[in-house]
Amino acid sequence: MEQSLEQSAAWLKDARHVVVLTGAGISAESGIPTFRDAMEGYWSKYDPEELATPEAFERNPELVSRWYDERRQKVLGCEPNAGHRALAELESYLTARGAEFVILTQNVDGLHVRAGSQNVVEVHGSLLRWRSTRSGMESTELPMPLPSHPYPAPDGGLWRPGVVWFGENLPEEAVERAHAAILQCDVFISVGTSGLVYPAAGWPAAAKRSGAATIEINRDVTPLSPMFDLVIRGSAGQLLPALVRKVEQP
Ligand code: BV8
Repeated sequence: MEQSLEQSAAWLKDARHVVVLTGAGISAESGIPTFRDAMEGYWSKYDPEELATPEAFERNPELVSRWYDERRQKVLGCEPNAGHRALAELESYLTARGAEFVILTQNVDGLHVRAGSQNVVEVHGSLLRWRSTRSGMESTELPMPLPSHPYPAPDGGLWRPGVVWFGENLPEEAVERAHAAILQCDVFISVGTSGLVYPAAGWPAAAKRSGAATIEINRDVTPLSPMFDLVIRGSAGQLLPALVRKVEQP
């Protein structure tokens, strides 16, 4: 582990374009259950196809609206953890030295931005944002909890969560920013994602094809682990601060 941290830090010190892909695992230590942890994951409570799809909202807007409203309240009650803060520190350290740095997050909890990260692409949207089903108008200021589930929008539509559901395309701008960053990246770090959900799960391999050094930081093995140049097993809340300390060492 020590050697992998040393090697990762060496790559980062020389890096000109760094991309970090994050998943639910980086927010686990903030108290937000991940999707696939057997005991606590959201999947264990709800069938994702029941809730995280446009069809589910069509079929049962009350249940889906309530689930997202509860998740919004939950994440606003949580704080960024040492892992989020370490990535914000790494970004400011590397950009001060002229490097490019971007976080592509699959998380919808807003914790990277609250930790101070500047260049964050929320590829699956955000729990904090809602969108009208009629005009697409958006708001991040809806009352909490919502006065009713579902909650009517002023344009005659219904407010739906501003997240990307299964079967929905990712926001075009997010995909463009991700592809541009991956094409030119020289270090790609994947943190706390099981690598099961596409198209994001295809991005580590795309980075490798671009010639990037690839690193996976995860508590467990994932289907993508074999393709990474380095796999560092452990928790993001411990490993990321340790990595940043080594990058900042003269
Ligand atoms: C798309 C927002 C084009 C919502 C999310 C059939 C029909 C339609 C589509 C498909 C299909 N088959 C496949 C697809 C594509 C589908 C897909 O990939 N499905 C999977 C299940 C096979 N993808 C899509 O639909 C995407 N859109 O493809 O559009 C299209 C259009 C029409 C038809 C076809 C294609 C949209 C996907 C986005 C879905 N929305 N979130 C919400 O939040 O409710 S996905 C959601 O789940 C998250 O955003 C995240 O992406 C994913 C969860 O994954 P992770 O973040 O990785 O979390 P997970 O719990 O899985 O893993 C946590 C990891 O952390 C673990 O490895 C664990 O060990 C580790 N860990 C835990 N603790 C720690 C830790 N690591 C470090 N430290 C710790 N402390």
